[in-house]
Amino acid sequence: MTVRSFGETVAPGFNFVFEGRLLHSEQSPFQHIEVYEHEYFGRVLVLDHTIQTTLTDEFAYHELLVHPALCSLPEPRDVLIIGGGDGGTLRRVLEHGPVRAVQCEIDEAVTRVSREHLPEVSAGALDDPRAELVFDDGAAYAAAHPAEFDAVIVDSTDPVGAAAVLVSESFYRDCLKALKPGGVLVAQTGSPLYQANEFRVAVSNMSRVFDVVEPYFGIVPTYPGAYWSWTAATQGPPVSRAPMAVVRGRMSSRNLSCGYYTPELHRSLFAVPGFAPRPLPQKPGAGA
Ligand code: AG3
Repeated sequence: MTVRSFGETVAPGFNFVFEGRLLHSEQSPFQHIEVYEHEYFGRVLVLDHTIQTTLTDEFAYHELLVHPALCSLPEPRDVLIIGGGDGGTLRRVLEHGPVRAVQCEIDEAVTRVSREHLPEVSAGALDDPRAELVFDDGAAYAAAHPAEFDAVIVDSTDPVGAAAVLVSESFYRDCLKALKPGGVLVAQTGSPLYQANEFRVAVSNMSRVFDVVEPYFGIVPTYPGAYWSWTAATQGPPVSRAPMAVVRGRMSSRNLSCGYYTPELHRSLFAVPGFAPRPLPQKPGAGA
């Protein structure tokens, strides 16, 4: 089978290019879907020419999206995932022992292709009896399910096309409504280096809705720049403040097996460097 180049232009004159064997390609109603076999990273899921996940480093992205938020909660019973069609987020959510995990993915084709070509990412989670797979608009789903969830987890693509709404203030308001008191919202918020503006928009809009908004960073080698961001938001205790001993206890009672996240890491994830993009001013003339 022929080897092809795939990847994205990160910045003018900066291309992030991989080479691999194309295993699958289709155009769904929402996006272009491809799966490659890469010699080093294994199977790779690509949506609209941007890498979403690879078998080698999916653990880094999915653990950092799910575990800080869910380890901050004493008992995450009901969890809503928006996006996440490959099932990697769902798999980590189920490790926390919820009663119900709803995965609301807009594009059924992503789940079908992931089941077929990247079953290791979901590792059976898509067929778990606690999982409810909904193929619909995530923003509409959140708006229609008030006060049902302990956590809302946004596992989206970059904020363009169908995903653009997932960084809007009105979407975050619907997420807050979908949460029970004491609930937490967490979202992937892009590259702090090469998507600084998208990051700022997401964090600023979250800050208009939630009292405590905490970006945090980590490494996902196959994303542009490798350095990635996620943001947690609550109306109460900050996710960052979950004590190390509590995180350790929850990781052990829930039997989490992690390649990246540790109790020691929890607090330090939120210690962001000085160059981190600063949120937009909340009121005209305020802040920087
Ligand atoms: N969702 C976030 C992927 C963002 C990648 N962006 C990019 N390469 N420009 C990943 C979905 C995994 N469940």
